[in-house]
Amino acid sequence: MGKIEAKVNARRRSAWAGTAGVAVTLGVTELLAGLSPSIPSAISSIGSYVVDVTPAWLESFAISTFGTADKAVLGLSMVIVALLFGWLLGNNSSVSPWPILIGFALFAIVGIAAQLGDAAAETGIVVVSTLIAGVVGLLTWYGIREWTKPKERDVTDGDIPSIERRRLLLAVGAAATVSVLMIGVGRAKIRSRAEAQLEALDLPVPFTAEKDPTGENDFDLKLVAPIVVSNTTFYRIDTALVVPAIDPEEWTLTIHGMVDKEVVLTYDDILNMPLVEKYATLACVSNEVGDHLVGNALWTGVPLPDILNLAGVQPGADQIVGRSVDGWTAGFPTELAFDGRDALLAVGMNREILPANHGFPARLVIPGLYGYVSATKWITEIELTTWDGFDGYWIPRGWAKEGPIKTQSRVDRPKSGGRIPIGTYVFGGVAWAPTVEIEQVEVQMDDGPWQTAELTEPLSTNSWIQWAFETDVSEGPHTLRVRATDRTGQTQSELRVAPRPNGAEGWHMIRFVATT
Ligand SMILES: Nc1nc2c(c(=O)[nH]1)N[C@H]1C(S)=C(S)[C@@H](COP(=O)(O)O)O[C@H]1N2
Ligand SMILES: [Mo]
Repeated sequence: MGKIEAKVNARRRSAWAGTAGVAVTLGVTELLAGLSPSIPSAISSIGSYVVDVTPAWLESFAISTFGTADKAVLGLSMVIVALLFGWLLGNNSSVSPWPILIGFALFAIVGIAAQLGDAAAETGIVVVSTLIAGVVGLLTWYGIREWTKPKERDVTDGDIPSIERRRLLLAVGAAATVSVLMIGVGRAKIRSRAEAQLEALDLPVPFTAEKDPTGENDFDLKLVAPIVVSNTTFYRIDTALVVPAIDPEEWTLTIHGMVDKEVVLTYDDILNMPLVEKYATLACVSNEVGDHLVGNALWTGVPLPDILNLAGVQPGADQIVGRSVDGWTAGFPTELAFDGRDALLAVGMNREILPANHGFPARLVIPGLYGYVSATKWITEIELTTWDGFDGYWIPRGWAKEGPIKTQSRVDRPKSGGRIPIGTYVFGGVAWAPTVEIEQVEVQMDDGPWQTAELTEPLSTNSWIQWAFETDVSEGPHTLRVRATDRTGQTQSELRVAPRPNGAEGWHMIRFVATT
């Protein structure tokens, strides 16, 4: 084998081995994070920093493009970037090991620094676990390189000889498999630990759980969103990569700012106040026409006016700002808390303790306002201030300061692009205009006339409704449009408007094919 060919294949082997080394390092870090509550996930910790420094346009783009999958996409992108680094480091370490040693050392420093930003991290344990992960990764790199080193044999072409090539494939494949397994197990453990923590709390359940809020009003139509969306399927949008794990024994809610006296409430204080149950639809401003960042649930909580009155709102305090334990903020006009719209400090969702993903121990639910200006999860402060005195998280990032939810409707059945049998078919979907109510929903097939759909009985003024429309469908491709009219008499306008800055507009249209 010629010298140059040997060099080429040594670089290539080292590069693949470096990639495998990084994969194994990531796997070990996640596995160890799963095994010990004192070791935060390195991927999530670094991801949180990435979110912090992500430009606003990219963050908004990620939410509108990937929706509730934005976190998974971020995690995957980070892993891919790390693997590419591994490839580069390996590629440059075929002769001297220094590049990969230095690269891994830098990785370790960044990883440790990020993990120590987590309150649960214990420095010594984090340092040791990171070193273990790094060393195992480097040994993987070294081992694969050595194992795939061509023996002194007659090799005529410059490629990696077949035996060694097979070995390389086998070793990298094995490393990848083991890494994926370790990451899977680690993340599953992290998740189940959070759930176990919540269960171990043995909280008093103050909810009058006589019957499940299953919404017996539902039309019985497959594919149409249920009137009450379950906690596990309810959309989730937030900037938190790691769901805040809050000990309700230590958590407090402070009402301060332009108030007569500052008030600090504990979780028990709140559970001991008179609780009410209200259905309300929550929607994300990033929701595109026809999309799914919207849901309806039964919220249990204390009326927000009751909380505010404990502190006494001063005249001129025309903005209420919610602040979460991780520093996220949202603000809305004070008058909206007092105008009778059932603004809540919620502690329960569908008669369960508010799930961690949705803001445990407490969050705001302000009917009629998009989540980004109102629905602070993991809330720890309510600050009374002036309208001009403060802008919430998304305002300087190019979203409107006021965020009333726009009247919208959606076709759920059939799925866009779907096939249905010719003949009688029941179309269906949902429509929402929280605080206002839906007056009418109309559908239009192809370019035919607008026809009125049937509506379910609304569970509350703030709750979405289902619509259904039965008609005969002829063979071939069709379109179906939907539009809603709310109780103010406003009909959704056809004009397409992008979600930014204050919510999407336009009629949802689907295409489908009817066949025999
Ligand atoms: N602490 C915190 N609360 C938050 C957010 C956030 O990023 N952090 N996002 C808001 C946005 S944009 C929306 S749409 C709703 C979504 O609530 P959900 O995840 O319970 O559906 O939460 C709001 N509350
Ligand atoms: Mo949102």
